[in-house]
Amino acid sequence: MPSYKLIYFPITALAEPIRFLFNYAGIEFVDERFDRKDWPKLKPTMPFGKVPVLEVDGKKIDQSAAICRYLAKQCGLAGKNDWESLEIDATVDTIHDLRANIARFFYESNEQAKEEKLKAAKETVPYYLERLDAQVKKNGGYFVGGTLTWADLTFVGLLDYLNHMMNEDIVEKYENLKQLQKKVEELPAIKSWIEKRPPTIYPN
Ligand SMILES: N[C@@H](CCC(=O)N[C@@H](CS)C(=O)NCC(=O)O)C(=O)O
Repeated sequence: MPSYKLIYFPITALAEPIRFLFNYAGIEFVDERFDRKDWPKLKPTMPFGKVPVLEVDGKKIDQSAAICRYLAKQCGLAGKNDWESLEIDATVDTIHDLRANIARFFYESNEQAKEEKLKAAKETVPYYLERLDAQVKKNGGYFVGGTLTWADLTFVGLLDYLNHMMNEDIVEKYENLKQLQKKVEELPAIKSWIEKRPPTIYPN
C-alpha cells in the first residue's frame, strides 16, 4: 500500500470527499492541514498552485475529483460498469457546477456584484437541487445504480461547505437529498470520521 498525504487548508470543502473516501476504504493517510498564513510559501510547490494535493509515495497529484475517482476504484464505489461510471462522473461534475455557482457569489468582493450573484445563485441552486433530488428518488435512494458510490460521498462531503457559503441548510426542503445525507453520515466509517475530525473554522 502506498503512503498517502493529503494537503489542504484546515477546512472541509474540496478535501472532505477525499477524506470520506480514505475513511470509507479504511486506507491510512496523513491529513495535513496547513496554516493559511503559510499558503503563499506553499503555493509554488503545488503542481498547479492549488490544493487539495495528494502525495502518493512522495509524488504530488492534484484535482479533487480525479483523486476521489482513484480511491473509489479501490473500494468498489466507482460503478458496476462503464455506463454507471459515466453516470457517476456526470453527477460529480454537476455537483461541482452547483458548487461553482455558489462560490461565484460567495468569493465576490464587490458588494454590488455580490448582491447580483447571490440573486442568481438563489435561482440556480434550487434548479440543481430539484434535479439532484429527483435523481436520488429515481435511483433507489442514491445518485446512481441504487447503491452507494463516490457521487454520494462527494455530495455529502461538500455539503457543510455549501451550507456555509449559502448560510442555510440547502437540502432542508429536499427529502431525498436529506435522507441521502443521513444515510452517508451514518455509515460507520463516516460517522466515526465526523466525530473525530478537527472542527472547521471558516475564515470571516
Ligand atoms: N478543480 C480543483 C480546484 C482546486 C481549487 O480551486 N482549490 C482552491 C481551494 S478550494 C485553492 O487552492 N485556492 C488557493 C489559490 O488559488 O491560491 C479541485 O477540484 O481540486
